[in-house]
Amino acid sequence: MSELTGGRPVVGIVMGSDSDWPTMRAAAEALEEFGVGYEADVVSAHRMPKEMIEYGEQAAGRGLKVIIAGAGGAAHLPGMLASVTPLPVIGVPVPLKYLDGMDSLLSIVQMPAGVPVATVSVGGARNAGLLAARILATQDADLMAAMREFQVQLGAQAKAKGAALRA
Ligand code: RP5
Repeated sequence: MSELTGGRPVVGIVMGSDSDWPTMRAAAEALEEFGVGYEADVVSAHRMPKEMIEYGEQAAGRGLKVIIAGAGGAAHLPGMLASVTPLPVIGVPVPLKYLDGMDSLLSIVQMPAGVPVATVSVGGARNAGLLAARILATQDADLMAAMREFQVQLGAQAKAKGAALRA
């Protein structure tokens, strides 16, 4: 068992509200598939700004290696965290009732140069989890092997679906 898959949280999944969890849980599930330790919490940029800054400032020192941040609407959480942590931040635009998540997407993706956020698709929390696993896999041979195997299986499943249609 490596440092990354030993249970200790190395990925921080945070979101602006517990109402984001139905979207964000897919990131947690992806990490669980690869045995990557994570923590999940609500850290609102607007409703608890001091705690949000504290979370970002302390994340690397606590042993986190990647942050996945999801928010909807005026989705400032990923960008604000990226401004106070040296860790890679993956942003998940959470779709809300209005605007189909375009507000969330644009709030997260249009970062100024110098403060990167790796933004996934609207509602794309699963890919956020997989991207975090890929980042961690660059430092972990077992995780890299598991990611390669995952990709092989993904291809096999797609081919099987095509074969079923052709049959
Ligand atoms: C955002 O406001 C949150 O990320 C959430 O997507 C949205 C709505 O929050 P609630 O009013 O449901 O708590 O900051």
